[in-house]
This record gives sequence, C-alpha cells and structure tokens, in this order.
Amino acid sequence: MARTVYVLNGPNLNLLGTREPETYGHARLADVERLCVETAARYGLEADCRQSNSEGELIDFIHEAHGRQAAGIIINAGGYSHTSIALHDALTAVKIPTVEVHVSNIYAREEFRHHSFIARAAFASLCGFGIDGYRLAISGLAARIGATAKA
Ligand code: CA2
Repeated sequence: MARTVYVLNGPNLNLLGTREPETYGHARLADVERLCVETAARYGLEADCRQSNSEGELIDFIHEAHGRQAAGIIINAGGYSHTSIALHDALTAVKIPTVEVHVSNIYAREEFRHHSFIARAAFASLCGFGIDGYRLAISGLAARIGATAKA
C-alpha cells in the first residue's frame, strides 16, 4: 500500500508564527511539519512536507506525488486557494485523495477568501482549527484510505 502523504504549503506560509499571530497563531511551519510527521507515523504513513511560494513549483509537487504513487495530499495553498485554476486542475488530474487545510477560518474573513478552487478538487476541507487542522486532516485522510492507527 502507498504510504507517503504529501503535505504542501503554499505562499507565505513560511512566515507562519512570525507575523499576524492573532490570525495564524504562534506555531511555525517547522511545528506544522513536525505535527504532520508525527500524526502520519501513528497511521504507519510518512509525511513528505514541502513549502513553496511559487504556483508552478506547487504544481510540480503534485505531479511528483502522482509519480511516486502517494497515498494522499494535504494542501494549504494559501492565497492561491482563491485564485488558482491551475492548482485545481493539477489536483483533479492526479486523482490523489486530497484534504484542503486553512489555519484560519476563511469564512469569518474577507469575502475574497470565501471561495476556494482547491475545495472542488479535495474530498474534504478544514479551516479555523489553527495548525491542529493538519492533524485532523491526516487522521481524516487515513480513515478515507483505510490506514489504521498503530498501537
Ligand atoms: O488560513 C490559512 O491557512 C490561509 O490559507 C493562509 C493564507 C491566506 O491567503 C488564506 O486566505 C488562508 C495566507 C498565508 C500567509 O501566512 C502568513 C503567516 C504569518 C504571517 C503572514 C502571513
């Protein structure tokens, strides 16, 4: 069974924990990635975490996930969530079970954040749980693909 879960973080998420703590909290991207690695391991999965500020590189990561027969994708596409048909198309093309995550509650924020192109290509979306959303997303993905928690 495929075991690798790609955890993709998009533009500006490398700044997590350094600015706007009232919106994004105090945890840093390194904390997110540690949480993902630990959560994935509970289900016998391996989290391969990537961050890019470039739309094209995020698309390349999605293609790479396909090439490596990844078990799933967790994606926070940041601002590209609201603009990128290209990311939507890449996720739709590879047909890998995908969960969308947002740290903040995008529906409690500006109108322009209320629509996500990623949501249409994902089987689930989570927002507003802070970085715990990544843990919940991996647990939900594990349930979806039949990966059970190890003792
Ligand atoms: O809530 C989320 O996770 C977002 O995907 C974050 C994006 C935003 O454009 C989306 O609407 C919602 C922005 C990421 C910027 O991250 C920063 C973190 C700390 C300081 C500055 C930016």
